[in-house]
Amino acid sequence: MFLHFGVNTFTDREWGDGRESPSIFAPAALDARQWARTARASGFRAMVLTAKHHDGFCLWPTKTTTHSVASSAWREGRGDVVREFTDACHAEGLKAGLYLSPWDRNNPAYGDSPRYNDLYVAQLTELLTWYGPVAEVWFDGANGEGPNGRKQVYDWPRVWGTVRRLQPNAVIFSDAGPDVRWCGNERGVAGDPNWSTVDPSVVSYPGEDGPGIIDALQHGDPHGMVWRPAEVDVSIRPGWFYHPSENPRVRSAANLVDLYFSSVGRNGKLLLNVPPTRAGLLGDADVRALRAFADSLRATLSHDLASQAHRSWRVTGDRTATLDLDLGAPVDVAVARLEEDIGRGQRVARYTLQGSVDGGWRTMSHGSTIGYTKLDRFDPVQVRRVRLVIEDAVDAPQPIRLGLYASPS
Ligand code: FUL
Repeated sequence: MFLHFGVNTFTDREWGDGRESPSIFAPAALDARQWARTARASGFRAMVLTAKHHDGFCLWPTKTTTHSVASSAWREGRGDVVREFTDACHAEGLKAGLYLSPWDRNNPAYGDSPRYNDLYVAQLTELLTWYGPVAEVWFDGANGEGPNGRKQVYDWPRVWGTVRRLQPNAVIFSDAGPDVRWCGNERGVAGDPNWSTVDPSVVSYPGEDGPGIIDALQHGDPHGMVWRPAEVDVSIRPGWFYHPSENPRVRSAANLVDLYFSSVGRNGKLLLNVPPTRAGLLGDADVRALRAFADSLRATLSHDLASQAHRSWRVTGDRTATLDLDLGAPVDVAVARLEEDIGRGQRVARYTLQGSVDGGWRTMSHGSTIGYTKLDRFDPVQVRRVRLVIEDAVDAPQPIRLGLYASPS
C-alpha cells in the first residue's frame, strides 16, 4: 500500500509549490496503526509513505531543514509521522518503505547540485538510520525546476550506494531500478508481455525521457541481462493525495480486483495508493472498498481445484513443453494461475491453456509471458483434463505451477 500524505492533504493540491506554511499540517486524529491494521486486514504486506513529496515538507523532524513537522503545531512540534508509520508497520507485521522525492520545490539548495546532493543524502541517511529496517526506498522520476530555474544534477550512484550501505536488504525502486522498475504508467496495468529482465542501458536514471523508454519500462527485455521486475503504482482515487471532492470516486471492489489481475496477474507487484484524510486516517469509503476487494480475492483464489490433480510435464523441444492435468472428475473453472519458478529466471514467451471434458480440446486462455504470477480469467467452462502448451520460451522451459479456480460469483 502506498500512502501519499503531507501539506497537499491540507491544501487540496497534488503538487505543492514549496511555499506552504508548516502550520497547515494539522491532522487531528492521526493514527498510523489504523493505516497498518487496514493494510494487513486487506492482504497487503508492505506500506510505502511519502516522507517528503515535491513540496519539500518533511514528515519527520529532520535536522536538514526547518520545513518539517517540527515547525508545525501538530503534537506541539514534537511529532514524527515517519516514526509513527514505521512503528505501526512493524507492530502489525508489515514491511515499511519510504518515498523521498528527489525534486524539492522548497529547499534553497535545490539546483545547486553538489550542495543539494549532500542535503538529499543527509535526509536519506536520517530515514535509513533512525527508524529500523526499511524494506523499500522509492525514488520518483518526476522532476522540475529549482527555485531559480536551475537544473539539479543528481548523483544517483551515491544515492543508491547510501541505501546499499545503510539498509542492504532494502529494494530500490525507480524508473532505473536498480532493483525494481516503474511499470511505465499510473493506470495500474503492467505490460503484456512483461519480462522481469531489462537492458539497463535503456533507462539509466529516474525520470529519463525519450523514445523507447516507456516501452522498455512496460515490457522489459527477454534478453536483458539484469533482473528488475516491474512495480505497478496506482491510486484508489483519481488523485494521489486525499481530496474530499473525490470521496464519491473511490474505486469499487470489482475495479480493485481488475487492478489485481492487471498487475499481480501480469507478473507485476501492485502498489496501491490509499491516501490518509486531513484527520490522518484512511477514509471510510476507501476502507470499505479495500475490505470488499480482499474478501472477493480470497473467495476467488483460496480454493485451488487442481491441488489434487494428476500432473505430467513433458519437454517437447528446445523451447517448448506441455503440462497435462487430470482433475479426476469434471469441474467448473473460470480462473487460472500460472507460476514460473523464477529462481531459475523467467523463460516462457507464449502459451495456450486448453481444457476438455471428453476429448474435444478447447482454448481457455492464451498469453505471452508468465513470470512469478500470471492470472487468466475466462468464461466458466467445465473440464476434466487441462493442458498447458508452452509454445515458445527464451530458454528451456521449466515446470510451471498451475492452479485452477471457480467462477468468482
Ligand atoms: C509522480 C508524482 O509526481 C506524483 O505526485 C505521485 O507521487 C506519483 C506516485 O509519482 O511522479
